Parts: sequence; structure tokens; C-alpha cells
Amino acid sequence: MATQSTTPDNAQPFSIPERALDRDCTTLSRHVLQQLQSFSPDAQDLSALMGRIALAGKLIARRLSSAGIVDGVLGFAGSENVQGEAVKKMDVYANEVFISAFKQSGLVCRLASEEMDEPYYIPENCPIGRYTLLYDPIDGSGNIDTNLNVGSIFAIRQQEGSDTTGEAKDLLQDGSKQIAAGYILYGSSTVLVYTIGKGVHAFTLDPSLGEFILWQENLTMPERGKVYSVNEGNFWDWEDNMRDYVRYVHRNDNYTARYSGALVSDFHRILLQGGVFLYPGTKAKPDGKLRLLYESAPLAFLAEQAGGRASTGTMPISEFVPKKLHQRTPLIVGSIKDVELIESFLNDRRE
Ligand code: AFP
Repeated sequence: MATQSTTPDNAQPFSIPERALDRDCTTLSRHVLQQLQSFSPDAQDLSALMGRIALAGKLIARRLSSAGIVDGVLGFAGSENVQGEAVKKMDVYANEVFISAFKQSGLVCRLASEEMDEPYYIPENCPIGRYTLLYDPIDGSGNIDTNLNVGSIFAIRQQEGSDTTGEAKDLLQDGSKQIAAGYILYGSSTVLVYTIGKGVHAFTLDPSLGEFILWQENLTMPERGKVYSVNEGNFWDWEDNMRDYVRYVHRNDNYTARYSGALVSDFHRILLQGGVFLYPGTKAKPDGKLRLLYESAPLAFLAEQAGGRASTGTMPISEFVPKKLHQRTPLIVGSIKDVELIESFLNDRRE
């Protein structure tokens, strides 16, 4: 006896696999093009740039996941960066991965990173390379040796000028010059979050495909959160107003503290669940620790796109014009109401 078919007569033979593909396989480069609703040369460039950043992220994730099995993942490189901080082996590796991912891209003429004194030029790209990549190759590298989360942060700006000397003055501009920004979080899964000024979107690396696949579109930060994220070991180094804010959250039952030692990790939690991250200046170091161009400005772009806020305490991070490449700024970033509350403490506006 013939088996009765369960497929309705009008069903398309491939309709189910096609739907599955749509649902499961929006890749990063396709998403960028969808966002821009264009196949123009600029849109293709941006899609290709994001593809190269994703490649760097995959290479770094692969290396991190073999810590303890292969050489060159754990431990210090034995040198110091321009900020005088001890460089980890993974800082060196990840910095070079970004350079090599962009070397033959024809897109980027200049890369500037936290790990390099001066921007790195790729002369063969310069005649046509119209973009600058700014990046922190491994954010939170102090976490690597204990198998805790780390990240990479990036921003893309339009290249202006091709001067190979001096202090890259055209980089010394505010955050509105960023065309794209985002981060890769190397956690229990590898997640890439980006914005091109059209919302904030998150992708998860599918190791079986080797592709970042769309996880969530148009992420928005809750207006207020329960978590404050700050290194309270610096409590007595802060100005009085900052201490007053932290005393306030201590007394207020609605708040709890979380601090991971990796900005990307703390920011990602705040993006999804709300709250605030702070790295204030201290009396001795009023500009704090975090670098504007590679850390604060990219995350400020993401925060604002997600409905949050980023501030130095006295002005929006996105309006801060750096005086030098490795400029540091205090950073307060997260849910809009939480950031405003801290600003009210810092500016003596408490009612
Ligand atoms: P490292 O990359 O040197 O570990 O610094 C990480 C970082 O830039 C940022 O990711 C952390 O939020 C912050 O510094 C931690 O600094 P403290 O150890 O001074 O709290």
C-alpha cells in the first residue's frame, strides 16, 4: 500500500529549509548591507570592513580557547606599552591579528591601537584605503591568565589626510566622526556587537559554521538598572562627590555591585540588563584609566544607539575632543537614569 503524503498539495518543496536559513543564518556582512539598504561602494566597504573585524575576532577567539595547550596565550610578553602597562602575549598577538586582517583589504590605510605608540600605516592600501581602524585588541587582558572574559573594541572612522608623521591630528576629533563601532566579547560564547548608527545588533559565533550569526537586533538598554560596576579599591583616591555617590548606592537596597575587570564584559551585561559602569578619575589621575579613542568613544556610540548615555561626568563622551592619540577620559556609561544620577552627584545638582 502506498504511504499517504502529509505534505499539502500547495506546499513549496523547499519552503521549510528556506525559512530555517532565513531564521538561522543572517551573517554579519549580509546584515550590514541590509541595514544600509544599498549595494553602493560605501555599503560594500562597510560590509567588508565588518567582515575583516569578524575574521580578527575569530582568530583571537580560537587562540584564547587553546590557552594552556599552545604556547603564546598565557603570560606577559616582557615589554611595556606606550601607557607604561605590562604587555601580555595575547595583547601582542591580537594587535598583529588586526593588522594582518586589514593588510590586503585595500580598505584601511591606517590602524591605531592602544598597543602602538603611533598609528600603523599600510602604504599599499593608502591610495584607495579610505578608512581608519581604531581598536583595543584585548580589553581586560589581566583576565586572560585566569580564564575570565576579555574583549576587543573597535571603531571605524573616515580617513582624513595621509600624513605619516606627527600625531595623526585628523584622529583628534570627537566621537561623532565614528562611522561604526562595536566589540567582540570572548566569553562562554563569542559575541560581536556593532552599530553603524542604525541601532545596536548582536551576533554569536557559531563555531561549527565559523560565522557570526545574528542573535538580536535593535538592542535597547533599560532606562535604569540595579547594578553599578566600579573598582571600589580606588574609593579613597576619588573626589568627595564620587565617594558620595557610592555611599548612596551602598545605602540603597535597589543596587548591587558587579565588576569583572574587563570593560567589554561589564558593558555587555549593562547593555542587556541595565545599570552603570564607572571608571572615574582619581585625585592623582583626574583623567582616569580608559582611553577615549579605543574604549570610551566606541562604547559611548553603542550606548547612545541603545538609548543609554556616556559621560565624563561633566560632558558627553561623544563630544570630547582628544588632545592626543592615547587620551584618557573618566567614563560613566550605561542606563540613562543611572548616568544622570551620577552626573547630578558630580556636579552638585542633588536635590
Ligand atoms: P587591562 O587590559 O590592563 O586588564 O585593563 C582593563 C581595563 O582597561 C578595562 O577593561 C577594565 O574595566 C579596567 O581596565 C580595569 O582596571 P582596574 O584593574 O584598575 O579596575
